[in-house]
Amino acid sequence: ARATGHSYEKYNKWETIEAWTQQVAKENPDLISRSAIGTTFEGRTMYLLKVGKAGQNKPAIFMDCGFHAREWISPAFCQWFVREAVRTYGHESHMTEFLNKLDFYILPVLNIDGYVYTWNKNRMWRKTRSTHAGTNCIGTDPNRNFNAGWCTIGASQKPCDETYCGPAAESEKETKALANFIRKNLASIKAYLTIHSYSQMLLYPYSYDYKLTENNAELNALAKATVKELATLYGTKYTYGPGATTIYPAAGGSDDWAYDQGIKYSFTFELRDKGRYGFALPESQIQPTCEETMLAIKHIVSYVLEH
Ligand code: ING
Ligand code: ZN
Repeated sequence: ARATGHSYEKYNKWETIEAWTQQVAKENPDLISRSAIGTTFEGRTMYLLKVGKAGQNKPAIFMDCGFHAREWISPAFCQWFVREAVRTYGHESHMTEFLNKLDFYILPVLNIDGYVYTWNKNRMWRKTRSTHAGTNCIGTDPNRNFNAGWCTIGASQKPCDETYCGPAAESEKETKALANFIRKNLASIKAYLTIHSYSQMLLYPYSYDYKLTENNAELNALAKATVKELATLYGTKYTYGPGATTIYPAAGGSDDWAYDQGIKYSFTFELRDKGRYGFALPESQIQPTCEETMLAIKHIVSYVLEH
């Protein structure tokens, strides 16, 4: 039986995604295990799927979706990725090799409370749903809440703003849970991928500063080849580069933080589109968006496996 009402070609509400995490793990016990990395401000469980064939000392790739509540195509992609992994394992050579040689840690929705709020109250909500002393304004921008130049640029100290960095780095239960998991598994995690929308960009560090990473030339070449691969399916054009100069300077992002922890392959995807529908990307675009993004992710994974 399927999780009630779940569809890979529709946007699923949180309770459906939650039931799906249980179902997909139960149906694929040789490939998927489910754990919890924490709970959200409103008390929801943050489920993490570990996808890969059992093995000793496997390297890992971490991917999260649903940082920003309104970016619905992002959780849809994490679900799609898991489905493609189990569907093509043993049939498609690249995915089979990936799952034999490494583990994927997939966090389908980081900001669950915000995601629920976009379904029930305000479709355009971005932040978490935490409260703060001294104001009625709600929420922190989870992608301004990491300890990477925290709140120094492109972030707001005002709790009512959309890019509020929070009262401290990792002030949010959700970002703290993610950071704790990554710190605990740093020895195995070779790449960090975080999925946002929209604007069709592939970003890498840094966003908190105009400085370039030590492996900038390598990240640039990898990003270039990755967006070329993505475009082969439907011609979708992505721009790419360091966050600060490609999208805008913004401190406290998870990709910069992961990179500075030592994860040398750290990327932020900004999926479709470029603003025609924006966050309200029609469900008819879930399938093409996810298919082209699969090519990009698989390109990065192949590269990481070889290096
Ligand atoms: N864009 C990202 C944001 O958080 C970003 C861009 C990436 C900022 C990496 C900082 C670091 O603003 C969206 N659409 O959320
Ligand atoms: Zn975002």
